[in-house]
Amino acid sequence: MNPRLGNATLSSVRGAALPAYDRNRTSIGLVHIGPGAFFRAHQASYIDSLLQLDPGWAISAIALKSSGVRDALGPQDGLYVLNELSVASNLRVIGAIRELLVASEEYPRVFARLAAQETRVVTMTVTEKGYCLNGAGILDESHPDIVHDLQSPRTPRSVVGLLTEALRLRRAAGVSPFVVISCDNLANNGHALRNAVLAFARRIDASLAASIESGVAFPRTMVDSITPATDDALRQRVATATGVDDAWPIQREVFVQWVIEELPGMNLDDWRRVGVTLAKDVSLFERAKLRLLNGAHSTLAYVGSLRGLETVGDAMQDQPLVSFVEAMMREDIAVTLDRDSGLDVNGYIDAVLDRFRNPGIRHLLSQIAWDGSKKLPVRLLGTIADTLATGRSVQRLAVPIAAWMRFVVRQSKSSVPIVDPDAAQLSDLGRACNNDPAHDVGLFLALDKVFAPSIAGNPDFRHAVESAYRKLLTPQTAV
Ligand code: CS2
Repeated sequence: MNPRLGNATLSSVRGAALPAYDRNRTSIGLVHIGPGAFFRAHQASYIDSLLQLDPGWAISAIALKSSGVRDALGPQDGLYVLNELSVASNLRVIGAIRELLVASEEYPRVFARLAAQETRVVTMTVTEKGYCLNGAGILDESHPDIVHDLQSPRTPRSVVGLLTEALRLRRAAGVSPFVVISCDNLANNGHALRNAVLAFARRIDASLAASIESGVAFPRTMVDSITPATDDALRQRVATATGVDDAWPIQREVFVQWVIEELPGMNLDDWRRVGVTLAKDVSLFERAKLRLLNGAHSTLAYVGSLRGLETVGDAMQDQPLVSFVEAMMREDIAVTLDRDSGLDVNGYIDAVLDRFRNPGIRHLLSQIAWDGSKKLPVRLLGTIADTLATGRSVQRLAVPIAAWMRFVVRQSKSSVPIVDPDAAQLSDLGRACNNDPAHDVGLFLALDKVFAPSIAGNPDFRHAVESAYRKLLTPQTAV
């Protein structure tokens, strides 16, 4: 048994880079909502580098409800080890988190932090479902958390309610608003969040909504780094290499990218110095990443697990599957991206496929398969809508959609639960399926939270999904 990682043991840590700044001299300038693995692998590692240049950017990490991260990292003074996975693995202790809070347990502290003058930026990773949006991408006012927050806006459960209350408090105290940076894989993430906050705020106080509309920046972003979930192998590797125990180390690939839309009044120029790209237009980065990388990831996840595979690395050894995914990326998805943008699309695809092949990474397909009802619209259905609009074939693009349906059917009849915000509905639906393509696909396409009517009602799409569904009844010969 090693001693636990923490301030007291930091200087004894071996084999890992330590924070290259004095943690005691840092002060909190950034609040992050949703301190999950992706945030700790990605944004927190940029901020950790930034603290060498400016000690005023340390992080207060706020979970909305779950105490898991606070309970694991609190006894470690917010420290944890990041393992960058390549052939040789690099370890680094991240010291950027100086405070860990759980909103539902300590609203006064949370709002004091959010309302503080020094809090200049609020970032968040709450996953697609955390935005409480409906199928059309606007605030779902029937979502239980939103219903709750409209009734009790001082003790919000949703990120939309939390931001609105924090911005209300700042306005009441005469403190200028923070910048709100969504770091989730949503199309137009900043706009979607801004619209949701405005819709919510209008229901509470029209003048507050007007002040948010005119005074708060919600830049769009593109975030990228493959972050496999923490497992015991990682905990063990970290313990052996460093000589300290870390309750929740994090792993990611070496590649990391963060593009933030540059809006007036943000003052984040220094962030460029640690590798953040500030760009006038992020739509190209965002589309290329969501459609090519995440679209391909979800395809590998659903088709691969139907073919009995476990990891992205395994799927990348399955030649028929790789050829299929590559053709889909190069021939179906690439044409939906702006050709005049200057992006080398084929080079981008090569790089993504190389990253998927990284032998240092064990990334479970089941992790990517989570939350499919929220991921498919962002990753694949936008490409499909654009393809249908130009009259091109959606035959290949229908395969991952049908594979998701088959995956749901399989899981609903197994003992492994479906992980999805609509898990109960999906399990019922999966159990009602009888392997008849027209019947089963019809049931799924009626899910209006997932399929917009223009897509669900398109006969070319329906036929393509039915035909893919039929082939996937025997997944080994389906691609
Ligand atoms: C993955 C992403 O789990 C998933 O759904 O597709 O988390 C992916 O690894 C990241 O977006 C890469 O930046």
